[in-house]
Amino acid sequence: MRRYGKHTDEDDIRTRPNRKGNRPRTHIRPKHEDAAEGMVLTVDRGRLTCLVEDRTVMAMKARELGRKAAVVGDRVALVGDLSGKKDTLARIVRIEERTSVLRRTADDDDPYERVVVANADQLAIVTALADPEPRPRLIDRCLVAAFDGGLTPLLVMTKSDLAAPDELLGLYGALDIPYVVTSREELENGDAADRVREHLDGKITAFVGHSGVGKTTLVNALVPEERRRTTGHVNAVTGRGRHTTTSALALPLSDDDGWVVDTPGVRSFGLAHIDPSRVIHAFPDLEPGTEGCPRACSHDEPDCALDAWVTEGHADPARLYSLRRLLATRERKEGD
Ligand SMILES: Nc1nc2c(ncn2[C@@H]2O[C@H](COP(=O)(O)OP(=O)(O)OP(=O)(O)O)[C@@H](O)[C@H]2O)c(=O)[nH]1
Ligand SMILES: [Mg+2]
Ligand SMILES: [Zn+2]
Repeated sequence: MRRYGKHTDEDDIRTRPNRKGNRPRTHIRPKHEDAAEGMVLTVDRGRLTCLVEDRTVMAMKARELGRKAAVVGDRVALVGDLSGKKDTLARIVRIEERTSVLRRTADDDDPYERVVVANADQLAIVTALADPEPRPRLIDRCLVAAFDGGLTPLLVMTKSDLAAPDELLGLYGALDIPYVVTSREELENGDAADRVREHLDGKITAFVGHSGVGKTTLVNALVPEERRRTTGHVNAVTGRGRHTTTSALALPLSDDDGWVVDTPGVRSFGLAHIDPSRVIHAFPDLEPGTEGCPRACSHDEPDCALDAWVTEGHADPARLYSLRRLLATRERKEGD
């Protein structure tokens, strides 16, 4: 898989070795005051599809960006051919400051972090109730990444036609996190899209989750086909004949209603880039219980106040188990 993190962008380093006879480039760079504003919709091997006004424009990074990589959701400044006509290529000369960054690493000891989506307001964590089985650890990790990256979480539980949501709702329903449960039938009669849409208005929402949970199915139910057609297809047919998403893709909801970003399924959600002391913020049900903790408590040590807090019945022991497991795997620098 291509990595977009700033550390892995070898392809994009275009500075030549400073050999003799290789004149240093000028330090005076054009300011590009006339550059157009755009938003990155999808990235495919160094080619970025950007929305400029109402056109989709293919672009590549200008040299002056150096190692910086633009990702889906980025606001960028473009120059060059902005006609959006076939075989034209504009240049991205600037990436605007991001309001949020969803990052992940392949696993917890992977030094290469990648930015999945920039500028998203909300993270829709999609979990199937069956096929594939729910994985609370993955949900917890996504919650950590959301809190850390400045995105508000939304839980979406799909395939309630295959299994009941009770167990998962027992774990997450009491948290102050909005959730939606959907089924095959509700996808078909439009209820699923309607219910999810209530949480999307005006926001940029990134959909993440394990492969096969139904992210693309849901996004397609939310975005009419004619809106999807413009950015082309970013799906590969797997061995089993199923379409699996291979690149993140931003799609507009109806006018000014915000954006949804479909992303490829993940097997793990590495958190190597996250300070372990911040993990507790993703457990809002447990956080109040840390008031009695010793200073700089890791929440995974004998004096931690959370054990008593849970024993007193303030929170579900399964949630404390989840927190401890996440902290332990982070410390051992292993995936989960
Ligand atoms: N029974 C049932 N099947 C569903 C539901 N939602 C989606 N599916 C099916 O689940 C399969 C996977 O759906 P996708 O939307 O491709 O899953 P995805 O999360 O986009 O997968 P990746 O792109 O690989 O990450 C498809 O065959 C869908 O038809 C649902 O609510 N109920
Ligand atoms: Mg998909
Ligand atoms: Zn503690």
